[in-house]
Amino acid sequence: MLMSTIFKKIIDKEIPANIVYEDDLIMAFHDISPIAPVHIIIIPKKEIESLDKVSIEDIELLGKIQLVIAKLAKEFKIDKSGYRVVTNIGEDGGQSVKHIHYHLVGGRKLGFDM
Ligand code: DGP
Repeated sequence: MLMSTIFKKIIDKEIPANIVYEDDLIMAFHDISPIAPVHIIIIPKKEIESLDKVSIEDIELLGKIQLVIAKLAKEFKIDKSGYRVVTNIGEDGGQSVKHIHYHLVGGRKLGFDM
């Protein structure tokens, strides 16, 4: 069974976060340890461990997340200069929180290792 994570506590407003987007399915908030001027975490409220665990019924949700990411990039004015969207998967992928999430990173020139 999937164990609840710190992101579930943010969804449930049990712990604070600097939320920049929320609807009934999706939430986005500033990363607690930003690696660039813009570093936002986008998550579905549904508890899915990682991209590796998504199923066919999640397709619409994943599509909506991508639209939210593009909207946030415009809102934070990094769409013109460019930005990166990353989802880490598993231990070797560098995933520390086991709730699928996308990093929206921008506002500076990014190298391959960011
Ligand atoms: P990853 O390494 O891909 O699992 O990224 C997890 C990110 O989540 C990491 O960049 C730091 C961020 N993070 C972890 N805990 C919290 C938290 O409690 N609040 C916020 N805003 N971000 C968090």
